[in-house]
Amino acid sequence: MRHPTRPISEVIQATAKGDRIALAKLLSHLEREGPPIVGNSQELLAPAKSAFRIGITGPPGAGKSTLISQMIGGFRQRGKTVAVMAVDPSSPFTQGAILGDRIRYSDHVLDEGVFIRSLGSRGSLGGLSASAWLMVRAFDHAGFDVVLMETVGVGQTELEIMNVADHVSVVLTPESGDGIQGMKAGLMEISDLFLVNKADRPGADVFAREIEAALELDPRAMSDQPPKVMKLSALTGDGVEAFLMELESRLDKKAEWFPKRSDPKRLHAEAKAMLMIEAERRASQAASQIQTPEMLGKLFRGISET
Ligand SMILES: Nc1nc2c(ncn2[C@@H]2O[C@H](COP(=O)(O)OP(=O)(O)O)[C@@H](O)[C@H]2O)c(=O)[nH]1
Ligand SMILES: [Mg+2]
Repeated sequence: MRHPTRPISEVIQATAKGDRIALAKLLSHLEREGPPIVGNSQELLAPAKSAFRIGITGPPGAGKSTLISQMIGGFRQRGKTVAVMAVDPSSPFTQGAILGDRIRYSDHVLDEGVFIRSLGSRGSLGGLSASAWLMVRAFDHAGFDVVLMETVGVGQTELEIMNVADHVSVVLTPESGDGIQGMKAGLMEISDLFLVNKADRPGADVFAREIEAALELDPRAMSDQPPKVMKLSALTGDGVEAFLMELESRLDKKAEWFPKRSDPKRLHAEAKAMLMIEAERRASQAASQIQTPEMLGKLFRGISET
């Protein structure tokens, strides 16, 4: 027998108590209905807890998913709860799973302290960026310690999604060929840590030094937290512990990362994502009224006049 539909306020309350089914439901509501749900809930507008949001970006095949699996394990060993948001449509968290990856992720499937959700390109309202902004509010409210966000660092959308993160690590590999010159413009500037993954393969030292040299020119080089380069192997686990310790020390300094959420640049990004939802809704509605070429012509004139 199906339960009668639970009112959204109850779903929101149950989410805070650790009910994972309620959380999944809340996320679906947010994807379908979006902003009004947040707007009508003080708990979502100003969650009591804030999960440290770690963005993991980089080119396809760099080892992001492999690393995230290691990170889940590492954070769980430290007693931290972890929500994972995979924005990469090719991520094993989403449909395009390969068997090896499935097995690795399945290590965490039965763990109540881990929650995995993928943002497919399901044509969600307002696009991926809007879904990401809405989802992290639910993860905060659900009381997670850490949110891991996997995105492919290739397009503008992915870059925008990194506005959601409190920390950005970019995963690169010695064999990425054109090295940091090949990095998407803008990605370098927003990355806090540069991870040279696949350090079990040749070329990692040279590549790491090359990035370090480039970072000397970074405006942040003189700040208290200059961007850093770390070598690791997500496959063998070498260097992963040092990376996790670095993240943990940053996570512990909430007074440094939390106020940055009120940075106007990030508020603008979230506002824009929400307005895109509204714009899309209005556009669909207005477009469905158009029945004749004349009406279309009138619409065009209306657009050019405003
Ligand atoms: N040799 C080596 N291979 C790795 C390492 N990390 C990941 N891989 C492999 O690289 C491939 C792509 O990894 P994946 O995590 O799916 O990359 P993603 O596309 O960035 O998520 C897989 O075959 C991994 O097993 C590593 O540190 N060393
Ligand atoms: Mg992946």
